[in-house]
Amino acid sequence: QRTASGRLRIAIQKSGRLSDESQALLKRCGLKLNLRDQRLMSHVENLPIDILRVRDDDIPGLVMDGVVDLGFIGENVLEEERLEREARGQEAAFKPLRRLDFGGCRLSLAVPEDFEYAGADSLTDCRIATSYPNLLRRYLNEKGVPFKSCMLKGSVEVAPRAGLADAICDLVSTGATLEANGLKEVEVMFRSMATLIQAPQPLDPERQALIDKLMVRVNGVIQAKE
Ligand code: PRT
Ligand code: ZN
Repeated sequence: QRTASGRLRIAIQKSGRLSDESQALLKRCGLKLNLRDQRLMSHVENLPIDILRVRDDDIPGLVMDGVVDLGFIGENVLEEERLEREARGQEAAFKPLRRLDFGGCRLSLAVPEDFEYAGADSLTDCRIATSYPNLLRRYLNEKGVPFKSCMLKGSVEVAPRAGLADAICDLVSTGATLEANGLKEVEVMFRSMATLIQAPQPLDPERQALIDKLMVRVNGVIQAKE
């Protein structure tokens, strides 16, 4: 049960590729953020809102479980968590509010430069390193390609050279990391942006009204940039 504080809770990434722009968007929406210290939870000075700063991987679950009301998250992490929960028979609902204008990247398959790639079938029985096992499984199962996965939370791009895997499934933005590791991108599986999501449970009218007001501002801020 929610505590009676009545404050809206918003989760953002503590430090990483989404943090600066999530904070900047909230500031442009008129929130006076006070995030100087390392605290997990900070009060917004001018509105009944608390900001929770966590690892991005924790954000979809916090929203789906209703621990926080809103979350800023990459669609790649959100979709991976949704599939993971679905596979475990857990609740995975959330309300999509708005796709944002930052955090763009793609989840792609990549193979060593000298790999003779002629479509997904070329990956038959290959071992593929990834931090996104559920998205990878969905993609290759749909294509009917059997494969073995190798779960790595980091350094995925060095797995082929280290002899741990034949291919990788990883995020790409410029492609410089792939190139630096002698890999070529052969298949784009998923295009991702940062997105704003809400917990599935109905909220009290005051907090819902605050979210509605915030969304008008978010739309205004993003449209003003276009
Ligand atoms: O500590 P925490 O768990 O919160 O952060 P994290 O290390 O898991 O995530 P972080 O901050 O690296 O990324 C957060 C989100 O940013 C991702 O989930 C994506 O939604 C988005 N994003 C956008 C990216 C990239 N672009 C990106 N380029 N996330 C990661 N990368 C990686 C990529 O995998 C590659 O290894 O950056 C490297 C450089 O990419 P190139 O292609 O430009 O060389
Ligand atoms: Zn993470």
